[in-house]
Amino acid sequence: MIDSKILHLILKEEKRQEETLMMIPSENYASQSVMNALGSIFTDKYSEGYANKRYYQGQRFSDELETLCIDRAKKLFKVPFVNVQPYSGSPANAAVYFALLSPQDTIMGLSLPSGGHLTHGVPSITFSGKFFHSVQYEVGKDGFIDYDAVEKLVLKERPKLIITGTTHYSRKLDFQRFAQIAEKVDAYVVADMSHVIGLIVAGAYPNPIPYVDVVTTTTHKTLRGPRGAIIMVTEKGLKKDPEMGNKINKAVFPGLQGGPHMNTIAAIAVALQEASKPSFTVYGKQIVKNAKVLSEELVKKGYELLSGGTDSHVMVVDLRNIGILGNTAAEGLEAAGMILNRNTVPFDTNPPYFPSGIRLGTPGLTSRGLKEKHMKMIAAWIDRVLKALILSKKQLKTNDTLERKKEIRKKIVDMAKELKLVNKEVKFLCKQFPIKKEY
Ligand code: DSN
Repeated sequence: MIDSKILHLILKEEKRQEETLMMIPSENYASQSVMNALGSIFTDKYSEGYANKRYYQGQRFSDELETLCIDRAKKLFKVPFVNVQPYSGSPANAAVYFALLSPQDTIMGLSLPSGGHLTHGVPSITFSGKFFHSVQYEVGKDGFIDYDAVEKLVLKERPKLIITGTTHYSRKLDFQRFAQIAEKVDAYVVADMSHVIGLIVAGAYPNPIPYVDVVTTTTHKTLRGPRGAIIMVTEKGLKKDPEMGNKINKAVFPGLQGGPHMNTIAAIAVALQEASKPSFTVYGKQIVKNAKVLSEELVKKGYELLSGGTDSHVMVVDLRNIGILGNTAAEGLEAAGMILNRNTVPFDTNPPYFPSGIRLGTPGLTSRGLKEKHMKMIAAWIDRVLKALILSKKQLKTNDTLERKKEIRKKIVDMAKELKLVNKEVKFLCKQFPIKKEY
């Protein structure tokens, strides 16, 4: 590599990743084979259209590649139709809406603070809330989706499409119930499984495919592939509308996108092959086991988790009862070597950039080979960091007495020392579990 500035940044990022515990639930570590495909010669190829009907020549191997990728997805997920061209999760969801809806049709999704995604109809700031009439459902006070309340809202609003899927809702989704509710108003049901798709493959999370019409998923989260996405139409979806696959193809290209990223498609094909190995089932199940232990340990230490825990890979700590903001916690934990993200909580009165919670998950930790006993260590480290942050919270004020100024400064120094100590222990664990290059 001759671009030394970029090489430097890559090497520094590699070191950062090696030396920290990555707990962002939507990130993971792709294998070297996935990376090789991503950096392959397919980067150079323009393949607008679909296999055997392209608008550029030279497609012999691109056609073979895309067909192979689709076949692998069909086999792994047992679905009759797959599109592997969406650039990522948001365009995949957009394509489904554009394929099945007209502008201003009503869509219904879980609100962002309750654990949904921007593309699930967040009003006014997203395409999904601007081009469509969006009505959002929420979790109840206990942090769980109240399906009776969803049904009531559906009967009142009569959406044309209901999207189910989450970014921080940690509990199992009842796809059958969603389907029963949707049937009452003849709505499509779309499951955005981006976060949990790897768990579904592993049999560690309910499978929506028998119940919903369409499944969208990104390929870089629990599936551990490149950044990309897949759209699948189920048997049920095709029965409802035999043209659904064609409509989705047309919505992706030329509706929303130009040439597909063939290198990404190559890398998705590799990831699908990796996910079909028995070891991936072990991996998916371990993600959930690890998340259970991590959440239970945090609860034991007195932290409040949304819905009290998790059935999946993700959890959100509501920090309101300890009086620090999500950004403060996330930054403090980063200083100690633990990488996660600030997150809103349901009915948050704080803004998203200074929210009341933090979100964490176990897919990356599990890819590194960490097990239950390590989750106990991590919970203890999180506790030490948050406690140190709480203790040092008092800020200096100009009218503080000298004595008080000294006391506050000491607390800040103590906090910095504690974060450093935790960081040393985190680094030691990271060294014992280097990021894997193959699975
Ligand atoms: N940004 C992703 C997440 O972190 O959940 C969703 O697209």
